[in-house]
Amino acid sequence: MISGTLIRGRMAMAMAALGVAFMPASLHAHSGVTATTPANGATVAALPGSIRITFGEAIGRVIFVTATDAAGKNHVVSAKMDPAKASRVLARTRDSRPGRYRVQWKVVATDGHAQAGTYTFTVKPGKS
Ligand SMILES: [Cu+2]
Repeated sequence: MISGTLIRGRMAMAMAALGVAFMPASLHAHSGVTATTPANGATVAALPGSIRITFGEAIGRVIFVTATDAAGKNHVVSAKMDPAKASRVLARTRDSRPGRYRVQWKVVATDGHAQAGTYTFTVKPGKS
């Protein structure tokens, strides 16, 4: 006769095994973004020709970078890893306009894990 305690014990072991197998990527330690240009929350005179996102470790590849204005228009033309620095992503932009921009990015780490994030900055009104 199998006791309830033993069954619960076996289920706990099985679930612990599953927990290891399906550990979410978010629990995996990656150093994340260490700096951006423009900086998060910054106000700048114009949209820079290249938005830079620097990570604490080398990146495997870039999935996408967008910089969306208040009207929903993406100002990023292309995004790639910086040939001079494996931990930095460069996103070329066009058409600087005043207003708030929301940058969204997604990259794959060298171990294959996807990472994504978002931040904002503002281009101040005036000459453009
Ligand atoms: Cu990883």
